[in-house]
Amino acid sequence: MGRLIVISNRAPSVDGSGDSGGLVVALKDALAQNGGLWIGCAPEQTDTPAPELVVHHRPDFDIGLFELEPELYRDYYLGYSNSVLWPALHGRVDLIDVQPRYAAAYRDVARRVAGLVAKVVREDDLIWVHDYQMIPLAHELKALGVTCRIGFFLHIPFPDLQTFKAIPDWQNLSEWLADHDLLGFQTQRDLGNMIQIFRHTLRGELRANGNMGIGGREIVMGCFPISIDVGGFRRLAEEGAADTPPPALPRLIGVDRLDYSKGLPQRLAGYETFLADNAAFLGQVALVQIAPPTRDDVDAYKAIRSELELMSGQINGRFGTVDWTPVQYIHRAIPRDELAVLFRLSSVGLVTPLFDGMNLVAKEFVAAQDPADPGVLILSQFAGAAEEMREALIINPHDPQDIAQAIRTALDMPLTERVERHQALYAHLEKHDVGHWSAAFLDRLRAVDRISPDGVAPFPGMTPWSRTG
Ligand code: ADQ
Repeated sequence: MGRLIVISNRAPSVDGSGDSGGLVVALKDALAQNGGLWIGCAPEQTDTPAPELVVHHRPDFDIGLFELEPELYRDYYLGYSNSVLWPALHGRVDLIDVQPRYAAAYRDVARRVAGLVAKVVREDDLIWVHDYQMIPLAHELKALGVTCRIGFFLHIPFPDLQTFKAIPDWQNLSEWLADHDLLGFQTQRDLGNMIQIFRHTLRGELRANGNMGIGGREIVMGCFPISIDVGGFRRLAEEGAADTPPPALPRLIGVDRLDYSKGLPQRLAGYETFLADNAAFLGQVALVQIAPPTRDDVDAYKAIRSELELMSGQINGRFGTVDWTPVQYIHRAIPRDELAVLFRLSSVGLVTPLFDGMNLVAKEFVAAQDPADPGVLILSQFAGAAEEMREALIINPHDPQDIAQAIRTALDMPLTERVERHQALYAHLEKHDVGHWSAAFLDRLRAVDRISPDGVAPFPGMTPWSRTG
């Protein structure tokens, strides 16, 4: 059996610090077999990038870093990836910032990474590409004659056809996606959108086996909802909570990267409505919102930060007293073990994205709860997690009344109902943890039948439809 080669924008750290994040836990075992390799961008940019992957050996697997010049990295990462693709795939076409050099840098990085990977890959290796920063990679690898199986998993949502067509390069993106052997999505919603887009852009035909036929090839597609290390996170929460006193007031908790897709202003508006409508709860609850800034150099992220600071100040000014602060807004990351305890000692988890691939915070909140006295999860209908976590209180994040009502329902919910809902949510999570996710994806990738339905083996570097770029 060949090696597993994982390729993502960022690789795990060379010294293993930060490995507790779900993805590394999930892929460690598969990578450790036969000397696996995880390839990602070097954390520092340089004007003189190495002409090869910079390989670091860890006891479990190798890390291969590709180096980029600062301007190239900026235009590829902050530019095309996070100012075009991220907003577009999250349905925020109003926030797309199209600059010709962004698209060129995105393509250049894929070409460069493909060149480096082609030098180290072997025919029986499996390649697993992650996320929107790397969509053209399989195309570039195939153009270089790489013939091994290539799977792609999209961590973020995939939009409908009209939204997708707002991306100036949409035809290319669609063709690049079709260059994979296996395409994995978080939800049926995203998978359905991909099917619609392939039908429209590449005259794709959905086969009875669920695969997509395009130009004489068959692409395997599936829905693989990502998860967390459920048992590991539960233990972190249990151990930490044993010597942590409970909060003075029932706590509502929100934990998110500071991103416009996470519905943070909508969450605060819902909380404000709750306070305005429920005078009996004034001074009796507190919202802790943890939201460390990310991608601070992109204007849309500066704007959301100011908006939140303003809103939390307004709520505190309107309802707060000398003894009570309704919103505690913390904008820095906190260690995972502290996070687990915070979740466990909170009565309500607020997860209100406007559009989200999955949302792991929803799963972490449930995993961390005390099964004998669990908190209640309030979850947006637009989080991928809502397809699985039906026993949460599902809300429309655009409706402050709906959020306010759910907060009231959660705070009033009797213990028996809280326990029942938590049991059902936890039982599902336990069966579908992140190990289940990675095994399901890799099993499907290994099983991909490389012979097309017409009996024609795919020819490396050649695809049967015309290209536009
Ligand atoms: P993200 O958009 O980053 O991920 P999410 O799934 O919520 O979103 O994961 C965030 C992770 O960061 C969680 O593990 C959370 O605990 C952690 N985190 C957030 N704020 C933190 C803080 N203040 N301190 C410490 N840790 C913090 C993308 C997609 C998601 C998808 C994931 C995985 O946007 O939809 O679920 O990938 O596929």
